[in-house]
Amino acid sequence: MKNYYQPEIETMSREDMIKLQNEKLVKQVKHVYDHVPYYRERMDAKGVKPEDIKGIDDLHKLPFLCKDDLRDAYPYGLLAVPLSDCVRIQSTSGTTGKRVVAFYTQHDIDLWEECCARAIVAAGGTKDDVCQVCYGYGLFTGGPGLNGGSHKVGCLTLPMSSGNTDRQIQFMMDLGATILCCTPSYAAYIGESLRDAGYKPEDNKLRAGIFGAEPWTEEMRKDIERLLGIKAYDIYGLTETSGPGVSFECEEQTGMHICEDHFYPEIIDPDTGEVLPDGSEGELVFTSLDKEAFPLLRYRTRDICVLSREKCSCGRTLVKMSKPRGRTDDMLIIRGVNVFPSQIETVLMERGYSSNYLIIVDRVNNTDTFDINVEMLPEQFSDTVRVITQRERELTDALRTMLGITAKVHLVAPKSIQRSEGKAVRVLDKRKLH
Ligand code: DLL
Repeated sequence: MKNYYQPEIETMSREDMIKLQNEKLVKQVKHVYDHVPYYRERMDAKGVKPEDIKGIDDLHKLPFLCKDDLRDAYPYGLLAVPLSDCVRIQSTSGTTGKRVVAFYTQHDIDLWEECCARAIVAAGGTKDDVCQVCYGYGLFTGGPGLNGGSHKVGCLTLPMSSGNTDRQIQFMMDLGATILCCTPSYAAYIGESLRDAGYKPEDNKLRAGIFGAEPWTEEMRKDIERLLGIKAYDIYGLTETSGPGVSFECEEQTGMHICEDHFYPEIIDPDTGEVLPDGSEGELVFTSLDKEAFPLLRYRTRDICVLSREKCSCGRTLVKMSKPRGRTDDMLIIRGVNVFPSQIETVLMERGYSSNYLIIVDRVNNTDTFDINVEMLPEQFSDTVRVITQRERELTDALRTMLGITAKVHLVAPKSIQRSEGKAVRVLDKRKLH
């Protein structure tokens, strides 16, 4: 017996899905044009009127939207309903430190939580499950999204948030958690901590995990499955579109089904913007089809992946996307947190350091390490060890405030960071995730 949260949608015929998408798109474009001057100006500049969009075949006529547009429009510029109709914001870091703020009406929250509920049910979840959510709660979408989905399914929800691993393990064992939701790196860490505490995989009641928000490999999946004795499912999403649940894995574990009744995907050539056929690798672009507060038309995610419409043995007809294979920009995801090198540079420059720095990211025992070597100026180099340590601490604090995570800062001797003859290499990502 297959389980679906919304079988009428998840197994809908292609013909009916296209009809639904066409109807929703026409309404969404009109809503956006009527209520968001930013979009109206962009569409007018391209000579496109809402009447020109009769369905998804006309989507290519619309301009793209990218992260910089979100920054320009910060905070209210893309809002499509009165603020009094909004009930929540969520947020994530932006390219230059300005955050991306997404707004939600109650309808938008319901829609988002339903997507997360689909993911939980696809992982075998029912109302009899105990679902431990250890994604961060707060501005990050992970905790609130999976929490809402878990409620919709009717699971007993443990709203743990991330961190405090001893407490996570205590609740997991005492309350018999059956589903674990967190980043894959945290799942691996929890698994190792359980093992170190003397537990065997069969000692816990976990059956499934729903892991996402950062890239992870098939090898890591196997590690986590073995450590915890579970089946590990991938989940994808981004704050701009709502959060987790834009797509999710089923038991076939060969890509993530996109909730395409809400988010219409396109794959484009990142250089030319040309729409590519299914099966081609390119940048993933999403158009929301029924969001109220913060609709997105042709939003460029910067994630590189492939779409596939091959029949899936789970019976879902929703198109599948591959795991993201990289990004078109320089965004790093470290311990689930989005980090742009430009944010780090801003902090360094503001404090009088030069642009000679090197960010080193690695994954040791399934946990990301994050080091930044920063060159001292000659006059700083003569300082005592005590002063240098103090400076490192100040930089670490300033970076934590900007990024939301802690980096190990090392002040190094002047001229010790290798200079480049071409483009400066400021990031050394040793994780080999793609
Ligand atoms: O990471 C939303 C989320 C929360 C997804 C919990 C899944 C689980 P942002 O912080 O805005 O939102 O980061 C979005 O993270 O563009 C991808 O580059 C990356 N990402 C998200 N899920 C995956 C995944 C959340 N399963 C950015 N695999 C996206 C690889 C992922 N990368």
